[in-house]
Amino acid sequence: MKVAIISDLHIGYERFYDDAYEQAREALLEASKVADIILLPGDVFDKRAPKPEVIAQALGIFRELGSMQWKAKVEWLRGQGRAYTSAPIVAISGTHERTAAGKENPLGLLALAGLVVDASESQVLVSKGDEKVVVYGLGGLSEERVVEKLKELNPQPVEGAFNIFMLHQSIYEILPFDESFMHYDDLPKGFDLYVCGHIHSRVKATVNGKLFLIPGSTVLTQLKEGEQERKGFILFDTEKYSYEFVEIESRPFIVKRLKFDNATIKDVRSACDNAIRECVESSKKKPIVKLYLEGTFELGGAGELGLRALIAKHANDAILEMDTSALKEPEMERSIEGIRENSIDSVGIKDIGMQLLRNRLKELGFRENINVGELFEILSDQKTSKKDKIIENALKFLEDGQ
Ligand SMILES: [Mn+2]
Repeated sequence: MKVAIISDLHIGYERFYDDAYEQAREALLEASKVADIILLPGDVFDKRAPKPEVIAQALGIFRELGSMQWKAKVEWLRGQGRAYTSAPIVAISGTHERTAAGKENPLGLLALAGLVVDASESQVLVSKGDEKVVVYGLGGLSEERVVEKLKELNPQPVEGAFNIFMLHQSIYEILPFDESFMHYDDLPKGFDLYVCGHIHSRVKATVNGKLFLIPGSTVLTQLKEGEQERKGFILFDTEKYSYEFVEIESRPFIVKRLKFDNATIKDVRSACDNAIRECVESSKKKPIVKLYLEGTFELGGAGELGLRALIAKHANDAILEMDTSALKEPEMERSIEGIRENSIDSVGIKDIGMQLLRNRLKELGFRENINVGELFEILSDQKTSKKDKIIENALKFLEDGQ
């Protein structure tokens, strides 16, 4: 069978017009023309409580998919997930959809509406004629819980089928900056293919002798240099054990590094101006341009750099991001600070927040095995009432420690 892997749609991400919606729609509709099964490894939505307009966008796309004639059918689901449709559109919840235990998340609503199959912590069998594909899904979990949860679930492949393990998690070998991330070694053995979401750029690796694939997000969110690659989805052929990457029309993202050596303000401005113009001319659609300014410049008599004016000047033909942290001039550092703050993405903020919380608990000497993810959800959502004993102790600990 042909399996499309489409990840991190982030429907409802607001920063770049309707890109998240338009690119999600294009990826899903293109995939429906060429694939027997669509796999969605998490972050279909950008937020755990999307606005009605955003839910409507998602319902619109998935209704369109659901009304198509699918040759492959979902036969059964084992586990706590939900399968109220036989259409082979199989999803798991991601970190952006995560809610406190026992609470509904927006992906669950799509499953309840019979538009996707929610395979979080479940196993789903899809068949087409004699061919069988089994997907074991693990929804996005907090980093400290995932290894333990995997041991508890003990996922096993099904004999006589092509077995896919789908997750939404940070992996230490890909992001080697946090020791709490799971390792490739923690993944269950015996599966034919591993697919993962969460990481927004493409990854191909080998795990347990089999392919481990991440298609990356269908929309730009983090403005990292690695995200300049074209967006799209993976189309995997289970018979040939090979895949291709299918590109979609996505907004261009171009990163340029401009180096200066005692340049005048005029030089800096015109170099930026030229770089932006080049990017605009080479793009079909209004591009997102990120300029890194590096080196040294002199203030002279011309006042500050005026990068805000530059952004305003190009407002109609480019979305500009400037990073001046490597350009030596204190006054401009100040004037640009506000612009840089805008570039911190909500994914980043959540990760940073959890890391701070984890470090603070460690510093204070909190010894119990805490679910930092859940604690973070509670602290960032006052309405959550569920608190277990350890969480309550941790909250007390944090309060007393200050
Ligand atoms: Mn994501």
